[in-house]
Order: sequence, then structure tokens, then C-alpha cells
Amino acid sequence: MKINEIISGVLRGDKTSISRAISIVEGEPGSKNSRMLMEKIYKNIGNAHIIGITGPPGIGKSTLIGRLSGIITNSGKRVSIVAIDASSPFSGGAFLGNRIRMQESLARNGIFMRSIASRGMEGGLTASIWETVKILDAGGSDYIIVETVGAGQSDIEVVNLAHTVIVVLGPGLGDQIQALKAGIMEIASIFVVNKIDLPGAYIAIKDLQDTLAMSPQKGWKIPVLGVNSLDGTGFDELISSIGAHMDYIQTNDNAKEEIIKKELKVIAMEELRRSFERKMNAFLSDQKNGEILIKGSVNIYQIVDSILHDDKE
Ligand SMILES: Nc1nc2c(ncn2[C@@H]2O[C@H](COP(=O)(O)OP(=O)(O)O)[C@@H](O)[C@H]2O)c(=O)[nH]1
Ligand SMILES: [Mg+2]
Repeated sequence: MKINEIISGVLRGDKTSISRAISIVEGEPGSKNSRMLMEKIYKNIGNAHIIGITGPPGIGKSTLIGRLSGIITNSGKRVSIVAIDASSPFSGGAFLGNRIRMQESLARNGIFMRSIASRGMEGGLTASIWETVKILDAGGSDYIIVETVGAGQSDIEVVNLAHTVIVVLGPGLGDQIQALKAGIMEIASIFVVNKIDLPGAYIAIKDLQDTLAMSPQKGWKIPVLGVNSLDGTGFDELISSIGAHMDYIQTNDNAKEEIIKKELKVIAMEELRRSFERKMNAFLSDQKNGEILIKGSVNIYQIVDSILHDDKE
């Protein structure tokens, strides 16, 4: 498939082209193809609402997403899921089986799902996930749900790119909050306490509500919802809170501006990183630079400066 066919396929919403396009931005980040692809699809983005779902492992995020995406699909909207998986390739066997089964059942309902392994990936994870989300947006998704375990730096960066951030917790709140990256709690648009069928869930809801009551909120009032992702209890409220948050963003210029600024920052930082990496590699692969370096008595800061300001690319 040629790149131009892939681009027109994405814009038609063709799933095979969307998969290929995602493989390009993941597999050859910053390449000419990847850049051309992103620039060509860019004018077709902006329709999708992006929902970030984060929370500790085992809390029920995937189960919740399965149910949520089913409800949204039944209302006639198109949903895609991007799952960022922290599992290592070594312990990932069981997860993989699970994931494939989930992928198959979602596909039967027309839901597109893509898993991305975060471990072992070089820097730039946030940018390639952002690009993946934009490809799905250009491909006609109305909703894109991104699942992350909120424990690492890239998790917080990724979830920060969502329009609506849902932090999922459950009974035994204290330990869970400990497990999350500092700052995750601050970017929630909605708190969900999952597993309300289990003891301690209502205490968790109350604790979250008390914590929120202590910090004055202006603008959007963060709701705390209890759900059971196994039987669907509480999902009507969850759907209406997501809708209310979408309305809030759409009618609030400041919220819109914040989102665009965050996107701009991610792309700019990544362009800078990729460009510096190219210059750095060019410098290191030049034999005579190697000789300069091993002679000692070099000013390493001066070298860094000269690489940074090397404008011939
Ligand atoms: N009792 C109960 N179990 C749940 C609920 N939601 C999910 N689970 C179970 O919690 C486990 C972890 O779920 P999973 O969705 O894989 O969690 P994730 O790691 O956060 O994606 C699974 O065994 C689910 O069946 C719930 O609302 N109540
Ligand atoms: Mg999961």
C-alpha cells in the first residue's frame, strides 16, 4: 500500500488503512512518511471527543471501557480504544490472551481497538500515542477512549491530552492513590469509584467527595460516581457526566484554549527531540568527532551547544 492510498483510506474510515497508518507513526516516528501522513490528515481532525481513562491496575478500567464503548456504539456513535499496556513482554502472555479475546469481541461490535506496549519504547511515546489518536479522529471516530495505568510519567502526559479525564478508583482508596503518579488526581474531570458491589466502595466515594469539598472548584464541578462495571449500575450517570463535560468544554473558550496549548506543546517538544536526536547521531557517527572526544580536555557544553545550533539538516 502506498502512503497516498493509506491517507485516502484513513479519510474514508477504512480500518486496514487506519491500522497501517498507526503502524507508520509508531514504527517510524518522525520519518518523512509519518510527517506527510500527519500533515495530510490534519485538516480532517477535530470531530472526536477524547476520553482518557486512568487508574491502578486491576481496578476494572478495561471492563468499564468495554461496557462504556458498547453503550456509546449502541447510540449510533463510532468508538475507538487505545490501550497503553505497561506489561512487560515477559509477563505479558496471559494479558495478551485476554487482550486478543477483548479485541475480537469489540471488533464484532465495530469497535476498533489498538494496544500499545509502553515498556521498552524509546522516548516519544506521548507523541506517537497522540498521533494514533489523531489518525483515529481523522478516520471518523466520534469517541476515542485511551486507557493508561496512571503510574508513570508518560501516563500523565498521555492522559493530559484527553478532553475528559476519568480517574477510576475503588474500595481501598489510600493504597491506590499511593500507586498513582503524583498529579494524576489533579487532572481528573470525573472520578469513578468502580466495584461498588464490594465493601468499602461507599467509604471511598465519601472520602473523595470530602477531599474535593476542601479545595474550592471554579468552573467545572468534578463529580464522584459509583459504578459496577460488571452489571452496568451507575453507567447512566457516567454517560451523562461525560456529556456534561463535553458541553462544558465546547462552551468554554478557556477550556478549549488549554487543550490546544497542550497539544501544541507535545508536538513542539517531540519535533525538538527528534531533530536533536538526528543532529546528535550525525555528530556521533562522524569519525573525526570521535577523535576529538577521546583526546579529553574537551568542553562538553560547548559541543552540546554546537550540536544544538547546527542548522544544516
Ligand atoms: N466485583 C467487581 N469486579 C470487577 C468490576 N469491574 C471489573 N471487575 C473485575 O476486576 C478485574 C480487573 O479488571 P480489568 O478491567 O482487567 O482491570 P484493569 O487492569 O483496570 O483494566 C477483573 O477480574 C474484572 O472482572 C466491578 O465493578 N465489580
Ligand atoms: Mg486494563
